[in-house]
Amino acid sequence: MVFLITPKLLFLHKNSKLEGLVVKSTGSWYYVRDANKGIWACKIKGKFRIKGIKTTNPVAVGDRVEFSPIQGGEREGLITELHERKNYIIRKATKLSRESHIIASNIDQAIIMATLAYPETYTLFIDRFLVTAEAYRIPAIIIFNKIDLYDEQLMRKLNELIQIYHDVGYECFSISVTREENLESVKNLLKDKYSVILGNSGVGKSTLINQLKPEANLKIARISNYHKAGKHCTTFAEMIDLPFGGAIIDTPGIKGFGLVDMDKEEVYHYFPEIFNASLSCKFHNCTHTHEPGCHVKELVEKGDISQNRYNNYLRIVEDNEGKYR
Ligand SMILES: Nc1nc2c(ncn2[C@@H]2O[C@H](COP(=O)(O)OP(=O)(O)OP(=O)(O)O)[C@@H](O)[C@H]2O)c(=O)[nH]1
Ligand SMILES: [Mg+2]
Ligand SMILES: [Zn+2]
Repeated sequence: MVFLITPKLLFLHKNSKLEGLVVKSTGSWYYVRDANKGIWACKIKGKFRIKGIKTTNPVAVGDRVEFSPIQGGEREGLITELHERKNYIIRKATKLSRESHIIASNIDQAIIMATLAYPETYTLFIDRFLVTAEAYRIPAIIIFNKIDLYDEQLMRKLNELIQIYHDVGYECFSISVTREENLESVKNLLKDKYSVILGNSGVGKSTLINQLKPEANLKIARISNYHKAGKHCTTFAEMIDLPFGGAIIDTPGIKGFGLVDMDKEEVYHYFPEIFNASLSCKFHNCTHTHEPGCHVKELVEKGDISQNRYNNYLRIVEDNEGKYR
């Protein structure tokens, strides 16, 4: 008996490797959930890089990894291998930053939470996010929150925006987390899927998740000390299992959504309505900025393509001169 068991134990002790899912990342620690739902605090060993792209975080929430437990440590480990990602969503913090940040990986859909009440989300931010989601082929959804705070004028603006984005092909929701309006439809959206939610600080991402799962107990900004700009309450990305099936990754609020690794000539591919129109432009290399016979500009003038979306397209192209760095 002893003879039979000892060699096996020794083997496990020396070479044991476990597989797991990264459920939280603080930048220096990665929390990995094993098959038995045990959580391991892990560091990284070695280099995991996306070819040609410098990232601040080589491992992201949603990654599947292999890790070896550290002897003597209490559920501590070293991540030794990163499984191939099905997809990921990535951004640059600012125009000038040289490094990119992987927001989440292996997701079924990416949700941008926006609001027209404080802090107002700019459509340029929404469109930059949508361009990235298109480029990385991740279904994108827009949730407008805090509709309880909208007056008549903002409600009109909301409906206009929803019309525009809906016509382009994006699913949109308008909700109030605090008044529990339209949360059922959000539950249906999230059910049985892996989602990531992102947006400016203070739009209500964590409040929504707490509402869907009170045990999540995420830190949220208190109304009393909450100001217009958002407080950056959530500081780490974290995956939360949902009681009705599926999981959502809460992320820290971000100011900008810098595009990664994109030439200005390709930006229009990721505005679906501009891409469709471009097929009828006079010149095959039309950039839809100044050329004669540009079908995109014709449709903008006719009002069939949103002027605002087109303006944002131009701004993204201008920002991307050369390449977005
Ligand atoms: N009026 C109103 N306030 C809301 C609603 N949803 C959230 N809030 C408030 O908005 C504030 C910010 O909410 P958070 O959930 O912390 O925002 P967040 O998007 O997670 O912010 P970061 O973690 O900083 O990115 C809190 O004071 C919430 O109570 C809503 O539907 N209506
Ligand atoms: Mg938060
Ligand atoms: Zn054109």
